[in-house]
Amino acid sequence: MTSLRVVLGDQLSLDLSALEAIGAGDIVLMAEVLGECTYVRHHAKKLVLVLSAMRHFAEALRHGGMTVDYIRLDDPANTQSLSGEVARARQLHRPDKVIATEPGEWRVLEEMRGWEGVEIREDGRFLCGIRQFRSWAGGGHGQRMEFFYRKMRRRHAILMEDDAPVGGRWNFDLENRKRLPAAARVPKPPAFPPDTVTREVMSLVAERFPDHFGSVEGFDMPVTQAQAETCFEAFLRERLPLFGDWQDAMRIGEPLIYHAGIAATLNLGLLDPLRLCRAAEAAYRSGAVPLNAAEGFIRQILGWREFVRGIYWMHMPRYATLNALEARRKLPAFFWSGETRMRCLREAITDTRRHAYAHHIQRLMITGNFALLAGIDPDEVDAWYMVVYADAYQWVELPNTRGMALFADGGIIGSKPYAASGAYINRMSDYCRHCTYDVRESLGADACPFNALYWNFMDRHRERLSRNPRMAMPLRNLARMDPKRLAAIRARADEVLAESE
Ligand code: DLZ
Ligand code: SF4
Repeated sequence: MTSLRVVLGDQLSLDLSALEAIGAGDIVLMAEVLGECTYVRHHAKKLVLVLSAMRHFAEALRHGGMTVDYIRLDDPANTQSLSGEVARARQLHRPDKVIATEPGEWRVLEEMRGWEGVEIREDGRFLCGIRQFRSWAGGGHGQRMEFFYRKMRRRHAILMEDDAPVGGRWNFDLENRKRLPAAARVPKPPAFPPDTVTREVMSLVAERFPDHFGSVEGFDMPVTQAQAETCFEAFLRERLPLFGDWQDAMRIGEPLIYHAGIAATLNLGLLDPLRLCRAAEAAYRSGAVPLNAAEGFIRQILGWREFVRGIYWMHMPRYATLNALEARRKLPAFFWSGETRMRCLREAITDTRRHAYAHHIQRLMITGNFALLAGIDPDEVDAWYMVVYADAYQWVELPNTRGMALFADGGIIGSKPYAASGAYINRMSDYCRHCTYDVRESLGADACPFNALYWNFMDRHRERLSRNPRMAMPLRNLARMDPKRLAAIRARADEVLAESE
């Protein structure tokens, strides 16, 4: 009995279920295909990351004694689709069966189900299986992350003292929202100058995908498991101790601040989520990091990451069509160029173009918040997030964008829209101090556009939001607003939206 073991570009883990109990006569198939490189026009650095990491991983498998059939993008016989390459490999190797691990996207699962004789195994790299999540979510918890997270903490015995959370509380989110002092020093993360393999991929990407967002220049991301580990170790030592307090802070020219910056390599499979959580817990228990930092980090990995994946698989394919707030506006051109007077958006977009990265508050409260307030069509916003971030795969991107940022799922994932005016952005960043708009003003050509957009959003969705107790306060303030001022705010919002077209 021989088998063909298929490993996709974001399945680069030695303990992948598709590789379990692999025998001497079995063959691993890895294929670089145009279909996956262009189904969205991925950021140039994401393409380099994925293809270079795939090539390095194939070498690691060969080093471990496995036979790898590795198809390069420029191989003349390449059919340029995953299905085409699996079919071609079946012809060539005549395996008795094909073994794959469930993919991260609905679209690919549909495709995979069509592969002749395929056994699709569960992806054990996640800490909560899809079926397991469904049975939890069916249990009447209102599908809220907080309850799921508690269950995961208990199940994996992380930050627990018997049956109680360490420190007496499950969640230290309220202690993660400090403004970054001007004097705070932000350490530089490790950088990895491209080796020969990566340089070859950089040339390939620059030549084949010249019109994709961003550029290959300055690529310095980790592309192997060892490099990804080095990044994580540096985070544990240098940034995790400060991560808690300033998790939501933003600063011009510093996209990472104290974040780990590991989402891209974690989502490729180069890091193991449970090990990361245990390492953060050990750092807390040794006294090296405070509890609000360790808990905040663990919540992202053990809580949010697993939760959004569960929600994605539970609600697909319908989730990708939801548009609860009936947002229909086109994405402004400045989302691609970064050319806008709004300093916060300019920074978040130029950081993203340069690094294929922005941290969660830039994504949620700057670009996402603008798209929410302006009523941009979720299809356009989804497509943008999928393109621009190196860590974006639909299982994680869709619930975060359509659900968390845009509230287009009507509250499946979050209990309220994360709408904010300029005051929030000013509190959490140094952007407003360096902006030509005045964050304290709502009216007039130099008034911060977020302010008018915020009240206009509350006004537009007043009726729908009135059913949500978490929106009571802003709606009360809206109700108290002088009608003349509200009319002026509506006019200012129209002006801002017209300028953003
Ligand atoms: C993202 C990506 C890219 C750019 N290229 C490839 C590829 O050439 N071959 C491959 O197997 N996988 C690639 N991937 C990752 C897939 O798109 C990913 O496996 C699916 O989106 C499911 O998550
Ligand atoms: Fe952004 Fe408004 Fe602040 Fe300018 S003033 S940076 S537009 S929030």
